[in-house]
Amino acid sequence: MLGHLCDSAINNIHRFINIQYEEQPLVIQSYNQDQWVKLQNYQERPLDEICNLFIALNKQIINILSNIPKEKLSYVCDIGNNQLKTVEWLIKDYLKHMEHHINNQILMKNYA
Ligand code: NI
Repeated sequence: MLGHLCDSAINNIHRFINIQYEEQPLVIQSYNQDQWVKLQNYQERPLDEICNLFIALNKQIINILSNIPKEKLSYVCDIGNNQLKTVEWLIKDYLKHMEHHINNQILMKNYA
C-alpha cells in the first residue's frame, strides 16, 4: 500500500510538472497500478526504505506545489472521457487518494 502511494507520488510529479508547460488541456495518462507495484518490487524491500522513499517523494511534491504560480491553478487537464479538471482539483485529488489509503488501510487495520 505504501508502495502504491509512492507510485501515485511519482506519477503525480509528472502531472504537476507537465501541466505547467504543456498545451491545455493536458491529457492525463492513467497507469496500471498493479503492474507498477509488482514491477517496483516493493514487497521484497525493507519497509524503512519505502517509508524514506514516500517521505522524499512527498517533500518533492510539496516543493513543486509551493512553486506553482496562482494563475496556473486554473489550468485544465483532461482526466479521460473529455472530463476537464483544474490543477487545483488534481492537487486535492492527490491528497484525497492518499488520505483514503491511510485511513482505510493503515489506521483501520491497526485499530482492528
Ligand atoms: Ni489507490
